[in-house]
Amino acid sequence: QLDENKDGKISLQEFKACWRYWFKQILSPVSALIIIDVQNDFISGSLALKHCPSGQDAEEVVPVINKLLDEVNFDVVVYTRDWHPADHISFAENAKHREMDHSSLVSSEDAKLFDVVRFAGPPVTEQKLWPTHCVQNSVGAEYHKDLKIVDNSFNISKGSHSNIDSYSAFWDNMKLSQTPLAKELGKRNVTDVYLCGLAFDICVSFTSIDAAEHGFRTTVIEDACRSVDCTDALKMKNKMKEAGCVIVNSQHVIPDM
Ligand code: VGL
Ligand code: ZN
Repeated sequence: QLDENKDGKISLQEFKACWRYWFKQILSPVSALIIIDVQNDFISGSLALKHCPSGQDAEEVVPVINKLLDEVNFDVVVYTRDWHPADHISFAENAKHREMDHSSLVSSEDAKLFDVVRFAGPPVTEQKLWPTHCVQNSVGAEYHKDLKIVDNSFNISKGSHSNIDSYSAFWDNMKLSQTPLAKELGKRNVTDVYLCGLAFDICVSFTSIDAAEHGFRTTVIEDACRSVDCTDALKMKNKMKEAGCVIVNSQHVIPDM
């Protein structure tokens, strides 16, 4: 949206916005594939995911992602991982040792798996309670053994602070602190990000919405993702589209398919 002043000129600030969101992407696009949380616990472990609605399992994303790595010339590749300490706030088994906010609908004693509770903090946070998963240095936190790790890629760990969860690979869930992801993409002049991995309705969707908000042209490769919950997948798909993300299948980004 341009506001010309009286002389028909635009401000430097407006020009910069045009450059960042528009010209730079056309004149010198730089692409990054962001591979979200392809870790054992989301495939064969405590939080094994299913495809919606057909029930295919999460392991099937691995060859699709490997094919993307082989056949598409991404300038940058990023692997993210959920990387929780054992006392992490998102684990249902830890909830009974934590104080709830007075507004929480569930008490510490009653809290059970998949409940949404409000912890006293600080900061006060709404949290869905998950099975224990992706504990730092555990086998469950390792990338799937068949996932290709390419040269010149980098890793982003998230959810490493005990008292706050991080679905997005850019921000914690309260947007209090950022991971290095935005800075690292910026350093490499990335304009376009492509997302795939686990889980579509949680970490992929939160990361893609933040990517669009950061001004990246954002594409989500849906057949290279799996979800925790099919209803949430539909809901989050609409939110991603509202945020400006484009949702495609791998055949749309692999040349000559
Ligand atoms: C995730 C649930 C809890 C994810 C992480 O990577 O999608 N889901 N922690
Ligand atoms: Zn997690």
